[in-house]
Amino acid sequence: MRNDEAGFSTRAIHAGYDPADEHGALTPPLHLTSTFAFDSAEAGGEMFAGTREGHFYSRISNPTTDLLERRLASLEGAEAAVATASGMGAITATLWSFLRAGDEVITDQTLYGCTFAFLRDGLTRFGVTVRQVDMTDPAALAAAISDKTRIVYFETPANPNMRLVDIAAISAIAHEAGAKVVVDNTYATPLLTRPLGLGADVVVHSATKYLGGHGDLVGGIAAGGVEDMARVRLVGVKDMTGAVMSPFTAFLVLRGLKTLALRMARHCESGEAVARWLEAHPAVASVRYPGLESFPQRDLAARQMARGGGMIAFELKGGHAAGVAAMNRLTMIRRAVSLGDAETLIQHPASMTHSPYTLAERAAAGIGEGLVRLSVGLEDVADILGDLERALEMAKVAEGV
Ligand code: 4LM
Repeated sequence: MRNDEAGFSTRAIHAGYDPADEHGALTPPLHLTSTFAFDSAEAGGEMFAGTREGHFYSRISNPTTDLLERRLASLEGAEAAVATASGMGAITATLWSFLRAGDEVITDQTLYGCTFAFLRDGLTRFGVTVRQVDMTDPAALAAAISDKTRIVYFETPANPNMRLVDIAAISAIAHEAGAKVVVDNTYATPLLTRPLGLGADVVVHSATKYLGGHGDLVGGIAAGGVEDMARVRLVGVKDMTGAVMSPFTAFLVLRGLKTLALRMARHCESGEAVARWLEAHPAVASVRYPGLESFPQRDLAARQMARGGGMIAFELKGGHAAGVAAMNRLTMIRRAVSLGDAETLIQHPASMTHSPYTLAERAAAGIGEGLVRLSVGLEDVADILGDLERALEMAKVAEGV
C-alpha cells in the first residue's frame, strides 16, 4: 500500500513511519534531544551547507517533529509542513517569511483576536500595510487588491462568528494579482476542508485545538509547497521567531492525530445536535452553525466543508448579560478559552478571545457583544444538552420568555 493512496485515518495512523526503522517500535519514538552528533567535522559542515541530509539541531529539525510534519502534510495534501511552538508561532513565522516593509497584506475582518492584534499592532510597526475587507464577498477583495499585495489571509470558518470564506474564489482573485493565499484551517481541520486543494498556497493551524485534541499541549503547524515551507523553516522559524515545536509536543500531536477522524465525527454529530437544540430554544435569539438550514452561507458550507464541525456561535435574547449569566450556571461545561478538546468549552469572545479588538472593530467584523462560543466536546450529548437546558431554563425565566 502506498501512503498517498491510503484513506485519511490510515494516513493519520501510519504515514511516514515504518517500525522496522526504529527497532520494531510500534509507537514512533520520542527523540528528546537538542543536538545530533556528526560522523565527522566535514559531515557537519556539509549539513550546514545544505549539501548533506540529516538532523543537526532541533531548532531546525528533529526526527519526531519531522514525522509529525510529514503526516500533517499528507493529511492536508501538501508537499511539506513545518511544526511550530504554537498556532501564533505558525502564523507569525509564515507571515514574517514572506513579507517585507512596503508590502501589503489583505485579511478578512474576522480573525482570532491575537492574529488580529499581531496584524494591527505587530506587522504594521515594521512597515507592512494591513488592510481588512469583508472576505465573505470576493468582490471586496477584487476591489482592494493591488500589485503591492503579497498575502491574502483568512480563517474559514472564522473565529468566533463562523463566517465562511470561499477559498476557490478568493484564491483565483489573489493569484491573478500575484499574491499568496494563507488559510487558517484550525476550525475545520483537514478532515472537513482541504484549502490547498481549493487553491490556497499555505495552510496554518493551531495544533493546540483539534489536531492535538486533548487540551494538553500548545503547538502549531504550517503546510504548503516545498519551497515555501523551506522558507518558513529557515527564515520564519529558525531565525526570525525561534518558535520551534518541542519534540515532546510533536509526540503528543502524533498521538492525537491517530484519532482525529473518530473525534471529528463525534464533534460533528454532537455539534449538529446541540446547534439544532439551541435554535429551537425560546431563550436563544440566533445560532450560527454551518450544518443548519438557516446558516446564511449554506451553499458554500455544502461545497467547502464535509460536515458542520464542532464549533457553534449563539446569542441569547437577553444579549450579553443573559449570556454571561447562563455561562455562570453551567456545571459540566467548562468556562474556558481554546477549543477542540474532549471537554465542552464555553467562552465569551468580546471579553476574552476577541478582547484585543476595539468595540468598533468588533462591530465591523460582525462579532456581537452578546455572542457566546461553544466548542462541543466528546461527552454524551444528553449531558451537554442537560447542562445547557438547566442554564437556559433560568435565562428563560429571567427574560420572562
Ligand atoms: C481560542 N484560539 O479561540 P495558539 N488560529 C485560530 C485560533 O483559534 C487560535 C490560534 C490560531 C484560541 C486560543 C485561546 C483560528 C487560538 C492561535 O493558541 O497560539 O496555539 O493558536 O480560544
